[in-house]
Amino acid sequence: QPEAPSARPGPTAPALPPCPDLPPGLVGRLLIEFTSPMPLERVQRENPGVLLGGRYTPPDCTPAQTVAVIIPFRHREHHLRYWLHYLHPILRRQRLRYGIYVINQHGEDTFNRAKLLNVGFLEALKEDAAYDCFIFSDVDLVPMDDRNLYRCGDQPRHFAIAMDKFGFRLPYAGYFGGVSGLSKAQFLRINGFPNEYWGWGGEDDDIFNRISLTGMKISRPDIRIGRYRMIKHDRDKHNEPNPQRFTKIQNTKLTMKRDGIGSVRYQVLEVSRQPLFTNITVDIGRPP
Ligand code: UDH
Repeated sequence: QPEAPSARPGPTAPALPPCPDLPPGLVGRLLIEFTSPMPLERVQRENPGVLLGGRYTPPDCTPAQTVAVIIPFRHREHHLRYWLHYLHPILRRQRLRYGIYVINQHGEDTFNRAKLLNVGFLEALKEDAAYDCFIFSDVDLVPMDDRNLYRCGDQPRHFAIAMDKFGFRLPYAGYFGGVSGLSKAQFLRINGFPNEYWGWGGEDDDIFNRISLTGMKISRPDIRIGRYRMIKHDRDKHNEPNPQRFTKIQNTKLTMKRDGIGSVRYQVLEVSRQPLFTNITVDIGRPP
């Protein structure tokens, strides 16, 4: 019987075993607060294993997936510092191979969350074609339990199901906002996210519709585990509630074929690899 290749001594290191389904060393419920100051230097010091651009690979096992975490962003540096402080250690304990992408909308025109997320999907894949799972997270949401695993499954996943601001409950059955995850195949199956929701609201319901219309079902963690703290903030400038959102979400079936990842137009202005994340500043245009 010939020896198994991994047992043979040679110039290449033996392959690491697959990461276990249930990562060892999770701690469960976490204490999350946003009062102590959080300089980036401190966050860097606390996360020496994170590589330039916010990339990480577990040292002791081979993960099944490669996860791109995509954050829609503008003028929330203060929130981002807390997010990085809490999330890097959690994702590391979860034994994920991951990268963090902050998609920064250039200029002061109306904000467009879903379009930024589409940009994040494409730009992360340009950086690393190995990404096969995409977690889309608002910058102000921090999970309160590290058993809420940031990975993809056989159905699109909704993670932020019990937010403090909604009394730790789902606000409505079809809610898909805050933090969600789709495999590359699931994302392409729904033609990505809509590009035509400018301003606050509706885009998450449109995404929910896309998922239902393609015959998929949302998967969610246990309500005791999917708990989140949101960093309190006032309404942002240039992200007013979009009055068109109610009629738009009635029309997903018609619009999803022409409006999505296949039709997104934008211009990348800068890609900058920071110690804890990759910042991509992008011109996504303005509402018609
Ligand atoms: N975002 C930015 N900059 C902006 C607007 C939005 O980075 O100017 C991103 C950020 O990741 C944020 C996400 O888009 O977490 C969602 O936007 P949001 O936080 O405005 O949406 P949310 O539903 O809040 O969380 C709505 C306004 C709440 C006002 C509460 C007043 N008490």
